[in-house]
Amino acid sequence: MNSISRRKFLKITGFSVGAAAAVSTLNPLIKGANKVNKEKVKGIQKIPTYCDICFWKCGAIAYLKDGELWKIEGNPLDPLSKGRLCPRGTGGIGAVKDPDRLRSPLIRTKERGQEVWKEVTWNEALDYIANKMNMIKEKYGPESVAMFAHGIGGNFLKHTLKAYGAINFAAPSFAQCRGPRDVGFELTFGEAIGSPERTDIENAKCIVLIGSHLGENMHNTQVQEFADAVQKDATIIVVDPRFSVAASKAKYYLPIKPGTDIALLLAWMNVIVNEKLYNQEFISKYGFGFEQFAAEISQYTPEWAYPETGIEPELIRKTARTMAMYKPATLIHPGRHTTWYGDDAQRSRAIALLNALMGNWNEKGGFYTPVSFSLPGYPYPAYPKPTKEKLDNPENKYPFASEEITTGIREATITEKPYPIKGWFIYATNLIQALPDEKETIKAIQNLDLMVVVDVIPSEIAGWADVVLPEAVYLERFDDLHMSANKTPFVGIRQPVVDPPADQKPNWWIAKKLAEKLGLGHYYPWNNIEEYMDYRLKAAGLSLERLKKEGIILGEKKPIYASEGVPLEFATPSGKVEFYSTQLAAASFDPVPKYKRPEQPPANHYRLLFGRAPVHSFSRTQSNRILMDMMEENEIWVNPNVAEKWGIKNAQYVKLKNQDGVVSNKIKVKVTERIRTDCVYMVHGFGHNSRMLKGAYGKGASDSGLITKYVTDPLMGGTGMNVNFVTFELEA
Ligand SMILES: Nc1nc2c(c(=O)[nH]1)N[C@H]1C(S)=C(S)[C@@H](COP(=O)(O)OP(=O)(O)OC[C@H]3O[C@@H](n4cnc5c(=O)[nH]c(N)nc54)[C@H](O)[C@@H]3O)O[C@H]1N2
Ligand SMILES: Nc1nc2c(c(=O)[nH]1)N[C@H]1C(S)=C(S)[C@@H](COP(=O)(O)OP(=O)(O)OC[C@H]3O[C@@H](n4cnc5c(=O)[nH]c(N)nc54)[C@H](O)[C@@H]3O)O[C@H]1N2
Ligand code: SF4
Ligand SMILES: [Mo]
Repeated sequence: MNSISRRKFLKITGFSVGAAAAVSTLNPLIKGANKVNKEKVKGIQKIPTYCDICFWKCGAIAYLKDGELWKIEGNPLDPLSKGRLCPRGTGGIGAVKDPDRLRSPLIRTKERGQEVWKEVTWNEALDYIANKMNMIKEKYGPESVAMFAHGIGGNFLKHTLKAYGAINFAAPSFAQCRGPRDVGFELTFGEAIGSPERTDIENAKCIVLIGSHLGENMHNTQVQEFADAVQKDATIIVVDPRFSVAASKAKYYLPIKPGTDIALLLAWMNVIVNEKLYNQEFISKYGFGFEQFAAEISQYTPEWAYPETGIEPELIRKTARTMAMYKPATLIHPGRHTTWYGDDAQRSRAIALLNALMGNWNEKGGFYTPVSFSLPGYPYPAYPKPTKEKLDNPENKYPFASEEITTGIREATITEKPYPIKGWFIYATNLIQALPDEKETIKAIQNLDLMVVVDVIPSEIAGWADVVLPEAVYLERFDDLHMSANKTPFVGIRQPVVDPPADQKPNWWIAKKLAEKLGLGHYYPWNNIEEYMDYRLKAAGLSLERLKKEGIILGEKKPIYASEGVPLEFATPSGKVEFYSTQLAAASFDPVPKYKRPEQPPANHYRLLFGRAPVHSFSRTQSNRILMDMMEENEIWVNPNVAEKWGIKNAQYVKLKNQDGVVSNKIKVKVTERIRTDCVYMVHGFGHNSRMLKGAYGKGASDSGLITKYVTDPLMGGTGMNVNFVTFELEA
């Protein structure tokens, strides 16, 4: 067991773990939970909403049968779900019925780390928080309360904190996820890829997936479009050290040596440039610095890349020519979770450049121009003027960071520089599992005067809080209006389908009440969220009633391709696609990406890789009993040669020990040819050590626990996490 899992577990006075278990099986409130439908309408009722099991926000329709929650399906009006949910979304009912849910506000009563709690009322909890916040404001200034929030549910709490004067906000979706990709594309095309990704997968004739494991990564629209493209016989090229589900659909599978993708990308571009297979018209009109770029990459032949990547020169040539053959309808997928090795913004830039050679910007089968619905905001009073700078990226250490860096706030909380951070407000992000090096996270937490966690289950991060606020799950609440940019503009609504089973509250209510306690009630001129939504919708000539009934209102179609009239404009310094980056050169970085050989595993060690399973989201669904039934624990993928060397059998349990001596929970071995011999692989999010998560506790192992090392991307502060090595600990 590692240091975290050895810690004492949550003890709640007046709310023992045993009592929670009894509640879960006996309390009719959990089974019924239908105060929204007090009269228990006979027959079938359909209530549209949008899913929150991950951040894709698919439009859904919840069904009630005789007043009881029955099933959830996709909303056919929704451009994201197109009427179909992924397996996790379908299992969303399990989030409502999760017997491990938080039920009432909790306040810590002993030293942090001892974790003794008492159940309190909302009034007590919010008074406690407001008092502490006022003390911090007086002593250090309001900038000293930081907030971590992931997802749309954090909007109102952010509003309250901004009204209070907070300025430090961050989410793991940048420096632990898509940040490098967005920065690599911004540097090249002047625009980020965004979420949902602007990838026109369904119209691509050739799709290149570099680690993006669509099919395990279940981002709904992407997976549906990928399946369509496969149906339409698109040529699929997959680059992955592991034979992923996507690889099984590929014409070419390249089992690359981990961490060497930049070498492959340079060699591909070398072939395409050498053989003049690029989109010459696009590049002559829109390219900047192409000559310098071409000169630089002329050294990177497939023969040069072979010993680095393990990919045969002929296969590199053949796949490069295939990509070029289908241009501009060739899409080299930019990936999403791109924080791998610390050189990630440059790898993403190499991917952007390869796409630029195809000339696929604003083209069918390449990158479309996302369009969104626009609604006026609600007219709130102005936020107070900050007297300090944000501190996540001091002195612009990471000059190309385009969003806030979570680990920057963590570091400042430890060093108290440039100024102290004394409060953390955490909404829907399990920082213990989401940030690398959990010891650092705990060190930062120990420096706080106030730590508030808003969650739905007793996650690991909730275990460290001073105050835990139990939120109603998405099927029990309204949230802010949803208007993601994609191919069709739309506005979507989330609305309650059932009532919360106990004393859980929606985020907007918590945010408004806290503002009132802080004397900031005037920042909430509306009485409830329906009034807020109604105001915004009315301003655009729409009705809340209609939206509640249909779930989605589509906007007018807008052009999304150059052929439909979208102008090709690039917000780079040159106004063109930057093959040579003057911005990078000016900041003393490589203007054209360069390859550096990654550190190799020590003897008897294997690189730890991780990813997604189709039926789970991050560390948030392992106690969802419906999803748990489909996958209860993760496995460690081990190549048969490695297994034989160690005498490990399939389905045997082992422990993993990393380069820093951290030992995991036991994890089941999956012996498979589908992984290289120099790495092992597991699904992220398992190995929970919060004992109140009864369903998930101790099942499988945590990749996060083994990620004690990370390499920070010098361009943008992303934390490369594929740099840890593990060996096996076998039971004597
Ligand atoms: N079911 C499900 N789907 C999800 C999520 C979820 O939690 N559950 N989360 C969503 C989110 S927010 C994200 S960011 C995405 C993440 O999903 P993606 O962005 O698609 O993938 P990654 O997590 O980056 O990468 C995992 C894959 O990369 C491979 N890999 C590891 N190292 C290397 C390498 O050096 N080179 C190459 N070429 N490949 C490598 C691994 O073997 C694995 O197949 O998934 C999204 N979809
Ligand atoms: N080791 C490792 N670290 C990673 C990754 C990895 O693959 N491996 N992936 C990275 C990526 S791509 C991303 S995007 C991030 C994701 O990082 P996070 O967004 O932090 O993901 P989770 O770990 O699922 O934490 C979500 C938390 O929100 C809580 N929650 C769920 N629903 C609700 C709700 O309705 N209301 C409230 N208030 N809380 C809710 C959950 O119980 C959980 O505690 O992690 C990053 N970090
Ligand atoms: S992709 Fe799946 S889990 Fe994510 S919002 Fe859509 S249906 Fe829900
Ligand atoms: Mo992510």
